[in-house]
Amino acid sequence: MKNTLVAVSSVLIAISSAAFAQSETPSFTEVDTNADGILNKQEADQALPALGLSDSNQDGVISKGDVKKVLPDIEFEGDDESAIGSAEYQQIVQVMEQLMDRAG
Ligand SMILES: [Ca+2]
Repeated sequence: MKNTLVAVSSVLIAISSAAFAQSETPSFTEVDTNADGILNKQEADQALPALGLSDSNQDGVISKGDVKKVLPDIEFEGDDESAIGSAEYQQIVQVMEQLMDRAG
């Protein structure tokens, strides 16, 4: 359940891999609760609380640049101002899983 993720520290490397592994990574359709195809701040906080994403330009939408600030390893197509959609969300999940593997 998503709730198990809420307690996770905002320090990425401190993510409990056990807690994450126990919870099924939510699909984008589950994460995109208002079904507009992009990730807003609320949806990101709900789905990826461990990242502690900030909405730098305060438009309520998480942009690729916002994600890159906390996940510098990630490489998105397109410009940093555009929003996170399904494909980008998959990338985020993938990078987080890689980081957690590395963290052991
Ligand atoms: Ca949305």
